[in-house]
Order: sequence, then C-alpha cells, then structure tokens
Amino acid sequence: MATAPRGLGTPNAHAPAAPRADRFPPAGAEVPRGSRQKEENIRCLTMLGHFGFECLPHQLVNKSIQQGFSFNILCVGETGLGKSTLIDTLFNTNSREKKSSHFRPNVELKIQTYQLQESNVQLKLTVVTTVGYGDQMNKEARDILHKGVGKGVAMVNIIPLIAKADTISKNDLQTFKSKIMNELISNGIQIYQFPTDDKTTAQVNSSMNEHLPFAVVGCMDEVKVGKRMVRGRLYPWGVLQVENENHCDFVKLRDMLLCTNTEHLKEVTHTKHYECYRRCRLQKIGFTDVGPDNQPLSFQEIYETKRKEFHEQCQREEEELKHKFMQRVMEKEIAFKEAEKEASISSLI
Ligand SMILES: Nc1nc2c(ncn2[C@@H]2O[C@H](COP(=O)(O)OP(=O)(O)O)[C@@H](O)[C@H]2O)c(=O)[nH]1
Ligand SMILES: [Mg+2]
Repeated sequence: MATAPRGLGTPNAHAPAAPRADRFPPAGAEVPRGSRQKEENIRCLTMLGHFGFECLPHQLVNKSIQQGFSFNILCVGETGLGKSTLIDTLFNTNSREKKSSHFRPNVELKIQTYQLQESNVQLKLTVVTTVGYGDQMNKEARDILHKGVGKGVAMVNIIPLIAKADTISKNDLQTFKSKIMNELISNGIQIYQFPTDDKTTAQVNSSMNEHLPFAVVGCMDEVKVGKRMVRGRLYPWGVLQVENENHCDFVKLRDMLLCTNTEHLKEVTHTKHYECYRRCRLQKIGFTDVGPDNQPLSFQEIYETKRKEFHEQCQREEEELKHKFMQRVMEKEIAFKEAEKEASISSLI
C-alpha cells in the first residue's frame, strides 16, 4: 500500500476526501489494464506517522500511563517464612516492619499500599498479609484460607511458592516440589496456570508451568561477587545470588508475575474469580437463576419479587409497630384513669 505522508503529494489538502468507492473499484470490478500498469509503477512511501484507527493502541497506552496501574497481592504463609522480605525484594519496597510475634491470639489481615514508579510507569501496589497465620491453626485461620483458596473453585489466582529455598538442598527441593504439587492435586486445589493460548508467550509459560512451585529466596542486602554488587545472602561457603537462575527461581517468579502475565492475572481475577464471588454472594441473598418451580428467571424478575417481598415485610413491620404503639397508649390511658380514680377517692376521704 502506498500512502503519502501527511501534506506530501496530497493534491488539495482542504478539499473534502472523496468517498472510498470513488477511489477504489468495488470488489470484483474489472480494473482497466492501463490503470493496473499505472498502479504497479506507483512509488511506495513509508509512513512518517500513524493515521486512522491504527492509533487506537497508542490511546490505550497513553491512558494507562496517565492513570497508572494497580496490582493486589495476598501473601499467605506462617510468620517468619520470609513473606515481607520477598515482597520487598520483588518490588524494591521497604516494609519497615517489626518482626511479627508467633504468639498472637488471632489472625489479622494487614494491608499495605505502595505508590511505585519505574521510568514513567506508575504502579499502585497493595500487599495483604495474614499476620499470625500458621501460628495456631484455629478456625479463623482456616476460614481465611478457605475463603481464598476454596476447594475446587479458587477465589484467587494461587501461585504456590517455596520460601527460603537456600535452606534446602537441590535434591530435597525436587522431592519437596513434587510433594507439594501432589498434595494440591489430591486436595482438589486449582492453582493458577500461566496461559499458553498466546503464541508470543506460550512456550515460556508452558515451561514455567512445569517449574511450579517456584523456590525463591528473598534478600535486600547487596554482596560483592567478582566486580559486581548483587542481591544475595552471604554464607561462609559462598553467596546465594537472588537473581541467579541457577541458585533459585526468583527471576522466574518476577518475570512471570510482573513482565509476562500481570494483565492476564488481573483479567482472570476480574472475569473469573470476582464473578464467581459475586454469584455466590447473590445466591446467598436469594438471587438464583431459577424460581421455586425450577423455571429460569431473569434478574429483573427476581429483583421485582425481592422488592415486593421487602416492601411487604416493611408494611408488616409498620403494622406491628402501629399495633404495639396503640396497645401501649391504651395501657397508659387505663393506668392514668385508674390513678385519677384513686386520686379522687383519696381526696374525698
Ligand atoms: N535464609 C533465608 N532467610 C530469609 C529469607 N527470606 C527472609 N528470611 C529471613 O527470615 C526472617 C523472617 O522474614 P520476614 O520477611 O519478616 O517473614 P514474614 O513474617 O513471613 O514476613 C528474617 O530474618 C529474614 O531475613 C530467605 O529466602 N532465606
Ligand atoms: Mg511479615
């Protein structure tokens, strides 16, 4: 296709554009031989800018950059497992958190929000941690786990991780990984699978699915290795480098979570998990797909029925209150009359 750059080669920039049909012959119409030859001789020019709906992706990019992105993470694991350190290492944050106690009476959800920026991209990161989880496997802790994980249908994208991977040998790690995967399967817990339906990421994602659960190491300290400073844990026998793929899966986790699949994670949360949660909540308050006689009902019909029921209930309660009020008034009137009677008798005496 030859397209002249704006202003160049346009016969009359102010003249209204001719309808397409005038410029191009309709499909199937015969093009005169001479004009085809002419077309073949047309000089191809490269475009200097973007025109028409080709600009749509740019609109989206600009809007997203202006608005910024948001990402929510729920990090579940017992106290001291390395959750805060891992999040700090992933996002270069500083949770400035005192060490949590192992003796809390209950489990609390702690929410921390960070406004992060990398070049001109803004990210609002919300990290929710379960403080006290795992210190006592009480009912509250189980509830939090079941609400999030759920049997069969997960309410969140679950990405299982093995923390402090530097404390386990490579052989034991493989055994531990397969044990975790077997337990997840036998308990019917569906974990998040990196999507393989997009040609550009299918290969890397399917190979990453094989690596789950990722064995990670978190650390904010920098250590000198050769001439470079790297994030790592210094031991008498060497340095465990957080960002070295031969040492742990931290880079794999970071790439999967932040570079390749962030939008997919958010989309699945929104379209699958949130919709599932919404459906459960609606069912709990009586919004189902079928009526009492198992006939399909529209949302509007259920809404109208519920509205009518609520209206009737309000009327009943109003009637009851009126009745009670009248009764109290009558009781008081009788009591006043009796008191009056007694007062007049005693004045006669
Ligand atoms: N060896 C090792 N220690 C870690 C790792 N991550 C964190 N730690 C240490 O474990 C302790 C608890 O970490 P923290 O992030 O506060 O755990 P949280 O209670 O799960 O948030 C701290 O002393 C960390 O330095 C890791 O990957 N390997
Ligand atoms: Mg913590």
